[in-house]
Amino acid sequence: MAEIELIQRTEEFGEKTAVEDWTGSFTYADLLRISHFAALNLLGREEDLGEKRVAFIVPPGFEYVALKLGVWMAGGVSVPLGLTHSPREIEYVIGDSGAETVVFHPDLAHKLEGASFGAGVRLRRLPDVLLPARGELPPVREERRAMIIYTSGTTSKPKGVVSTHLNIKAQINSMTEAWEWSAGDSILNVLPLHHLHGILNVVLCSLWSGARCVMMNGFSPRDVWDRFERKDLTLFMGVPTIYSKLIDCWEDSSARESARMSDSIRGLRLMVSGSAALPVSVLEKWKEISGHVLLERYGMTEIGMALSNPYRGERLPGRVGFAMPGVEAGIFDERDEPLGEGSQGEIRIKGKSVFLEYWGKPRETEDAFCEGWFKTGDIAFLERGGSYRILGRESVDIIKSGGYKISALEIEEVLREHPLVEQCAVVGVADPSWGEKVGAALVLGEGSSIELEELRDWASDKLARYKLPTRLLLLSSLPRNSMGKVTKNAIKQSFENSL
Ligand code: MLC
Ligand code: AMP
Repeated sequence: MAEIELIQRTEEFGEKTAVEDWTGSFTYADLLRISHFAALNLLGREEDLGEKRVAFIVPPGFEYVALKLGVWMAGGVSVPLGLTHSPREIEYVIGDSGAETVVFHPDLAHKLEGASFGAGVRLRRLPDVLLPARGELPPVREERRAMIIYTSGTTSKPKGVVSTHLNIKAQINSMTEAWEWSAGDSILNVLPLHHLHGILNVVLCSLWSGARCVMMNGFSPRDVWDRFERKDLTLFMGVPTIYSKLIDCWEDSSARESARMSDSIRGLRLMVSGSAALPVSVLEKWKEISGHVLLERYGMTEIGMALSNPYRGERLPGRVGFAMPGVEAGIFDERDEPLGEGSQGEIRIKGKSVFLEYWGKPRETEDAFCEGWFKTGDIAFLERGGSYRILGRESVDIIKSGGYKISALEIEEVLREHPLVEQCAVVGVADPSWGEKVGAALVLGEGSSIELEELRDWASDKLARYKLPTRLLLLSSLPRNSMGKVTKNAIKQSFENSL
């Protein structure tokens, strides 16, 4: 049997509900049984997948969770694919991770149609992979690689962040301790599961605790409010844009409806915000309508959750709190010197929750660390008393929109393929609901013109919708400094002036 503690723990919870989705309600015993079948089907005649990568494109419900655990029980590495990604992006992740097996849900088969894979890639469909099977499972040690999550950064193509089972366990331990998870909890998931926030903070913490995870297929503010009205949840976690959209929906409702909506969430024990800066205005409005002071925390795919406001105690607006259990945090200057309270610098993190490596990128992995500290690229002010306030990022090429991390360079690379585009620069433009929106500044060939919608249509089979520019600026030349480098801050300013 697997030596993975997460899986051993789920055995203890037997007839408790593990997952509830739009198809029904499933116990921990159901989950273990179906994951076991998944593992055996994935193994076929092999004894152990031996860290082979299994990519999958599956909606965020029971089958997703069963498949994920099945990959781990078979000794494989799970590579979740984004449901909103274009065939080109999916092809990249499958190719880069070297996945030999791709499991897909029939409803998402079209996502794979335009993508081309190497001859060695085997496509397998649900529910076939979950059908009854017999056989032995391999012992899987927790030092092994478990998951690759693709994240955008300061390179044009996303990098695969590899976590071991031990890394994942450390991340879960830190969160479940800090936020006092228990088997009595029920959480609602509306987040995508190919990123850390949804899969780790919500789904895996829930399984570890023996709690109940209610899963929705995507986010719709009205459906979330309707679900709250059943008053059977204790926890909710989202990105700031989700709270902002829930607030819009509340404001668009009648006085009677909104009073009922407010009442439906008063009984939750905790509501968490993260993945992007929570505007103080959203925190205050949410408090007014729900009575909850959102707990803001800070994390990153490479490190899990690192800083958090207290579960018990005062949560300070605009702050992300203190180092989480098992996490060592510090701020450093450009010469890699540690700084004390009352100063600002780059946040660096150490601990068992920090990832193993960028997949197939030893140079990038090495560059990401300094004397054992992971360099986040985020700048913070360390306040007296030890609380952190995030000030921004070192790189202008990283955009955070709706909690998604987007690489400006990746979008520029695509836009440069457009026959009319001579030069382009992509930047994040501040937005109260999305945090940032994608803005593209273009220099076109002599006498040419293009509308935003035309550009979006053209790029829509190349990029996920959330990466498509929503702001466009046509310029005669891009602003550059004396070295000839495009000055992105000047472009950001031009977008802001044009509002
Ligand atoms: C959707 N759209 C976006 C977008 N998400 N545009 C920009 N940025 C985004 N993030 C587009 C849609 O394609 C659509 O385009 C239009 O906006 C309106 O869509 P919507 O239906 O109103 O939005 P919705 O689909 O509801 O998405 C909103 C959202 C989603 C907030 C639920 O963005 C989301 O799930 N974000 C969470 C991302 C996440 O999990 N990040 C965690 C990373 S881990 P059109 O053209 O069709 O109108 C991490 C570590 C940590 O950061 O600390 O947690
Ligand atoms: P990702 O690479 O998608 O995991 O995104 C991680 C990044 O999200 C971090 O490096 C931060 O820039 C940002 N982030 C996460 N939580 C917060 C927060 N509470 N406030 C500000 N930024 C955050």
